[in-house]
Amino acid sequence: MEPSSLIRRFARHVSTVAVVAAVASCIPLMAAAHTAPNPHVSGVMVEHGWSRPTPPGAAVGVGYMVIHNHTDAAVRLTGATSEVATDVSIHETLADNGMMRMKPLPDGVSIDSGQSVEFKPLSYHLMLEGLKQPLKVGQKIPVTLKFERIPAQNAVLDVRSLDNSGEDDGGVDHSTMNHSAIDHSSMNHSDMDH
Ligand SMILES: [Cu+2]
Repeated sequence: MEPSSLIRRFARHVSTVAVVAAVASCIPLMAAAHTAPNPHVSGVMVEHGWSRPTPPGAAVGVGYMVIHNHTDAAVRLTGATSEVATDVSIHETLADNGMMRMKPLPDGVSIDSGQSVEFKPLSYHLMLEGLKQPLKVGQKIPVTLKFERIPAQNAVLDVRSLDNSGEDDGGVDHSTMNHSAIDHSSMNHSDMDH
């Protein structure tokens, strides 16, 4: 092989290495530029958080929101806390022989990669238990959502008026269900305490 050909090969090799190195060094920069302005670092996004006002003396309130899982694996919401309540648990409302019943979900709710789960009336909801004060229209309730595998996320529940929620409750107004009566009478609350 002629020396000049060797040199050409070597030069080609060097330039390939140089290109690879240049591309590789760009990747962290591009990743940083992409994620820096995004507050949802974990890839899970919580939005449309809302709640209902509660009458004086009510022990429980509700929390609704949409959780989007933009990560590449399933995530599980395992619990939540809020400064307005002594306890927050995850419930699901189910039709049972024509009666709406609430079931605690001690294992939480799993959200597949690329999917969203809506917490809404007659479905999944957060139960804010042991309210310290009534929830008032316009109030913004901070909640912290705890997940398996990823860091906890902070969210805000906007307390909306009962008559003007703007939500389609599927023809049944959750507020008229007397949420505090159904739930905790049909559930042995003391068993729920961990
Ligand atoms: Cu409930």
